[in-house]
Amino acid sequence: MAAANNPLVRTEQKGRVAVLIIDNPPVNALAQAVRIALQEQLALASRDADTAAIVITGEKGSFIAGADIREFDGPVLEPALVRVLETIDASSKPVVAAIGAVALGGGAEVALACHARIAADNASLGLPEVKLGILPGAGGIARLMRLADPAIVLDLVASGRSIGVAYARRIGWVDEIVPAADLLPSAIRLAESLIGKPPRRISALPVRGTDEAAFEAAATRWAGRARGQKSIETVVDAVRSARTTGFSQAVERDFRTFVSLRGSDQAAALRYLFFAERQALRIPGVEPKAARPVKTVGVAGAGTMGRGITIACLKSGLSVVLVDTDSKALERAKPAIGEGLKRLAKSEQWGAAEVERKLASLSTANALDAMGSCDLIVEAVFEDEAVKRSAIAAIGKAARTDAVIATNTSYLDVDRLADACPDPARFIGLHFFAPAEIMRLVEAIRSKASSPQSLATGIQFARAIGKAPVLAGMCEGFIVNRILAAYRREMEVVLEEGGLPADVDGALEKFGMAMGPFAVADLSGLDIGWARRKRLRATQNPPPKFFPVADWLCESGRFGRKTGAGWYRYEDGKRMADERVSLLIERASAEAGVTRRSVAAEEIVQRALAAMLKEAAQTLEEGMALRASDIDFAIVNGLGFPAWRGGPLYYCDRHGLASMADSLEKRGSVPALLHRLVGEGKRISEYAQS
Ligand code: T1G
Repeated sequence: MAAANNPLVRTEQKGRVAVLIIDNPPVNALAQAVRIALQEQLALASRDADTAAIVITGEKGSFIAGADIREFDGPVLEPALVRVLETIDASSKPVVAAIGAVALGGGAEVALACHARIAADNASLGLPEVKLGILPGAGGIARLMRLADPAIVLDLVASGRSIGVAYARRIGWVDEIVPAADLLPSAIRLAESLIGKPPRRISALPVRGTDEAAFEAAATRWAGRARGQKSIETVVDAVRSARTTGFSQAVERDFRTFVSLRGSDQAAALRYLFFAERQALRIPGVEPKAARPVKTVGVAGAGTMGRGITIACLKSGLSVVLVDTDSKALERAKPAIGEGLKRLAKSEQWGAAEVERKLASLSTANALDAMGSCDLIVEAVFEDEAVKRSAIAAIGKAARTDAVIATNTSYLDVDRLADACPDPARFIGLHFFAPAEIMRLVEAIRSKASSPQSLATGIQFARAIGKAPVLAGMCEGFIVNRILAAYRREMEVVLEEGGLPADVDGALEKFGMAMGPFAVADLSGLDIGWARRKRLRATQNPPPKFFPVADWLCESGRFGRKTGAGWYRYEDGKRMADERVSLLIERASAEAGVTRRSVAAEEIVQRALAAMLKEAAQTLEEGMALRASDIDFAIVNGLGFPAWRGGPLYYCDRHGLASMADSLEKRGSVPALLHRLVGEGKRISEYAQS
């Protein structure tokens, strides 16, 4: 055939089948030039008399990761993907999608516009647009609803999650699964078998039926989870109304909505976080390539964190040796880990056999000697320096001499813990957040002695188990708990001035925080902070002052949710304001000589943000975070700051950084870095260590 090949999309002729191969590394994003090239190669194939069928695939057995997100800062560049897909849909020659690696967003939509879909057994598919503040803009929703139950489509587009091919086939999204090595030959065979038959256009199919009541319940659930995120509300509406709209009308409406959302502030904030997550992996002197392979992980300590980390590792197919010297703790941990995997099985669509297979990769032991086979060991024993030091020394003795040892401490000094390790160069911090099997953020802590290779290994290990690592320096609370402590302190001042926990949490939750600081404290357990305050009082002279109510609560046995009461009381798991707590707060105000006043929600939010801003600026100034976007990403993923607002620094930049700095000045002091940036008219969210 006389195809004028294009470097971005080339055509290889295989008999009567034209194979269009997209080659735009690293992820085959559908940039404008790729869309033009695809359009051009499709036109050539459709005109070519020797071609009777077409296969679309990606270079080296891959497929397409979607639109080029970098284009979203400007206007839509022609041809829009939705138009290219009309060409595929309307082709009189059958078009087969050969899906390897990932078909995401616009990539998944390309596959849906084809007349048949064949996928490699290790591929995954997803419509993650919602996470970027948009919705599928090229007919993805309307087409998928003609293959899969709309209730399932709703779950997929509202969560934005990726799914494996087995599940994709079960719901009707792909037609055939083949071993990755056979993808292209199988796709060509499939295309040949379709020659001469009328193409099966999804656009011509009716919307699949669904259980209306279940659909509405799911739609209401999702709308409730949006917490202000427009894209979630929008995809729920899009799926709901696409059930009763004609195909073209639904596609055109979604395209228009996509264009308008794409230009929204929320979408810009979510794009910022998308790139922040990837930027966080760029650490000067720490090369991902230097990482040692991690197949077997040791976890020391079978408490809540140890279990969560174990589940996260097993989920991702790693082997785990879980050690606890307390046999009873170990006995309790085993069924809990099994249960944890079963809970994940639902969303991950694993069958019972898959859960059993993962569970079989777990071994347990009572003595740390069992860690000899581990590539990396996470120490998750009780948060106490002496306990941790002795565990680390024992792990150091038992471990291979090339194994990386990571402490999962939240507050302790990683440098001092490193001293307990026979080879401090192989020692790092990996701070997981609870529940560790769910929360994506992991703070990687570099101690004075950590080698770049150990750090690289820890970071790549975290990525391999689906986590999003951010580097933090050694300081009290690292990034997230440090900023949480500062902002909680400020919120305690609000309590002293006249607010109540429900006012503070309510205002911040309305702003979009997943949970206010007092609800978070109750969830984590007030005893942890109590122990920490006692430690700080004992070591600092003069001892730091704390708002006394948290101590009073602990003294009366109110440790938070686990004891049924803390800042709130809990009835059937529901949090309720507690008159007794109000009285304690009033007493604290009186003892401090403060006349209580009502503090408006707006003031609460402003002060919370100012406190976060101040602490974040200090963290940057001290070099404890490499860049501002690392902090924003960490606060969104570790503290539940609303992602659609971009993070506290991104938000402050857009809502009066200078006036925020002013108000800090009036209430005390402004970190020099913040002062300088404001003076130079710069944005703090763009700040990076040079
Ligand atoms: N556009 C531009 N750059 C992208 C990109 C994209 N879609 N995806 C990844 N990159 C860059 C990324 O910044 C990084 O760059 C490099 O590629 C490797 O990525 C019309 C509206 C595909 C699973 O949301 O989920 O389609 O840091 O480090 O871990 O409806 O990237 O090296 O300079 O993440 O192997 C929907 C987003 C778009 C997919 C690969 N698509 N990407 O993971 O590598 S909206 C997405 C991913 C859309 C249609 C619409 C992942 C990945 P750098 P990486 P990875």
